Amino acid sequence: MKLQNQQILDVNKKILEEHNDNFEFLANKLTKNGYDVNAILSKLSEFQVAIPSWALGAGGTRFGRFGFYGEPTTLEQKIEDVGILHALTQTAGAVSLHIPWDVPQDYNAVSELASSLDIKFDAVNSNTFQDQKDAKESYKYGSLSNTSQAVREQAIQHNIDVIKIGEKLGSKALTVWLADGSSFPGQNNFQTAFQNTQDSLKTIYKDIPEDWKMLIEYKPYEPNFYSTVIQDWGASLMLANECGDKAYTLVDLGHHLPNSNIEQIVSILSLKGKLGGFHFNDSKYGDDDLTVGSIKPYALFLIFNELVYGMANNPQNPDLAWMIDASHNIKDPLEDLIQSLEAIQEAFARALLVDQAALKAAQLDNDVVKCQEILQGAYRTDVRPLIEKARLNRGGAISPIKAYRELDVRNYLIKERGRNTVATGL
Ligand code: AOS
Ligand code: ZN
Ligand code: ZN
Repeated sequence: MKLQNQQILDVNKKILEEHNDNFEFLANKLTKNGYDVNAILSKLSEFQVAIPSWALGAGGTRFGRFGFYGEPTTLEQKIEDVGILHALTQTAGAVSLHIPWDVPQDYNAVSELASSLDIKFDAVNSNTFQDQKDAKESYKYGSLSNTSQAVREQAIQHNIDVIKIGEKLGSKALTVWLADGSSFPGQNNFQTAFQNTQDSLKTIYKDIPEDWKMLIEYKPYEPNFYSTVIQDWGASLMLANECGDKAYTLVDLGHHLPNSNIEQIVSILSLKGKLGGFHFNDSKYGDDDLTVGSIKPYALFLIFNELVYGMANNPQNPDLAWMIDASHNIKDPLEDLIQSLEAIQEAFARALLVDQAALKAAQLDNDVVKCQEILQGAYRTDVRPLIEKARLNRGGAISPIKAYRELDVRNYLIKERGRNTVATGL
């Protein structure tokens, strides 16, 4: 299924007047306060977030999985779903593939389909956390960190294969997330596991093309519950530094112990030029992979405030790979992703409203109250008319959720694909 521009325009018509009123009110207010509204709009329009191929079906937990009708089963269908998201939101212009779940059968067909929907291929993700059918070696006791050289070699080779697949699609980054670690004290030697991982990553790094990045994701626990080899940003940064200039740390919002100051991590990595990518989601307890902005929207805003500061002040840090890494147990995955994209745009727009010069002056004056007023003033602004306008300017929907429901997208997908479909993925 492909959404036509006219369908979106027709739905927009019904709420266009209301949108115009709201936009005019906000734009006037911002202009009076010295903001360049058009500059903000073009930054919002340019901001594109990759959708992971595994987020388009219902995820599930270890207790069960409740399927969602009309889920995509093939890679082509997954790309079509991203196309729907992009047509509505104009901010999902990329897909991030997981290998081996989404190995293209026909590269030309897949590339053509993606470009017809204005979708690029973002980072490719390797998988050494599951044993694949007919695999010679098992990852039960780790992959890149394993004490067995044969296992490490198999995992290294898999990552190299993933790079080759990504090259054929125009990807520019490899994301490595390892489940490696231990479930009980004494099970493995921390130093050996870390050293093996470092050596393995360095071997993979040799195959990273010149214009690529290697993104190293960290996570404190799960599926191993005593230790994880790449447990935090420090471990990731050490490994990235050992590998070289093309290796970076990837921050997944759910991969922190409760109350970690993620915005500070983001800020310092950016200062060091080592912040490479982002997995957006939200979390209450752990790696909950909930809808972005559904639990801690203020924290998300503070993170974006550091990202905006970094993008303006840290030329040593490259452009980031933005991706949503969420999983859906009870919502329609496409609706959930629309909500996530909306929350990301909202946090970004609010961060763009932070008066950086005034904040700096207040910081130099040690005017703590004023600093907080500046941040919270931006946060309390209802920026939705700005986001709507940025979408409209590119031909998207004023309200993507409304349009998705009014156009009855899910029912069309069910008619096309059937009810009992199961997407590959987590
Ligand atoms: C796992 O917890 C990580 O967040 C990964 O980024 C991701 O969910 C996984 O690699 C899916 O392939
Ligand atoms: Zn992740
Ligand atoms: Zn995760």
